[in-house]
Amino acid sequence: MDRKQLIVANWKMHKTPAEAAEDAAAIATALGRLPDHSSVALAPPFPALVPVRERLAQTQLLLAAQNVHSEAQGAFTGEVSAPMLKACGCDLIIVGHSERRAMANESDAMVQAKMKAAFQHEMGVILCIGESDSQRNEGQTFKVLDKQVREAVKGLSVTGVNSLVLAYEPIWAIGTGKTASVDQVQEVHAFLRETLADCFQTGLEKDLAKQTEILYGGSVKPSNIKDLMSMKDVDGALVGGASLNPETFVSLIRNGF
Ligand code: G2H
Repeated sequence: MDRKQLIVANWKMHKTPAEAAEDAAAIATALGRLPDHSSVALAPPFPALVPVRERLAQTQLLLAAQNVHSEAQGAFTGEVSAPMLKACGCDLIIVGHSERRAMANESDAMVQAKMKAAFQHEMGVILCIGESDSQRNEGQTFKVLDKQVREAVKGLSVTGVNSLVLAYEPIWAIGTGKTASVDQVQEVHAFLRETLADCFQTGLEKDLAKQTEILYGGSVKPSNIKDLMSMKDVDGALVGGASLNPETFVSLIRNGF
């Protein structure tokens, strides 16, 4: 398989800088050398990025931010820009998480602008997409996902496609303990792979799009990661609650890779 495997800890609004640094060091030490073609990333809150980066030096673990503003600088109180995140040592940025789409009213257009900012500053993007409970019940899942993917990648260059990771996070499975069944996840991931390829014109772009890593997120735990990772189009996971305790997260990774 050419695609890499990636497991990402999304620590959301948890941990002080000191706690995050300590947990990052514990995770890196416990994991040691990662299997080939496998990566782990930690996404702490903004104030913990630099201390976590320091603890990840000399390790294979990647650093991710949870959000970014689309502009490089300016009068945007409370926001953080891509060049700032790059200077903190970020490798990746999570964009379009459903909690931000819901709480900060992030539109597909805003998500796209944030992605472009990340790519301009040479960081990868984990683009989150997913349908709500009511959208799934109304049979709208594929329509919703199709729109989210197409709007986000509109006008993206080959370089952009190359630095993109998709994260399918059905909103009804986030932090609820309800995980989508492996068949539901596989069906959606296969659809997303085809949809992404269909967004591009040239053969090279389509080939790159087909190699895009697609993660699953939503109540991933040590007990369900193995089954999820066994699915053909599942390349990894975006993990919230089960990433907060270092021991739990390490066992999840060991079960997953
Ligand atoms: C979904 C996920 C991490 P959890 O938000 O992005 O969180 O694993 O707690 O459902």
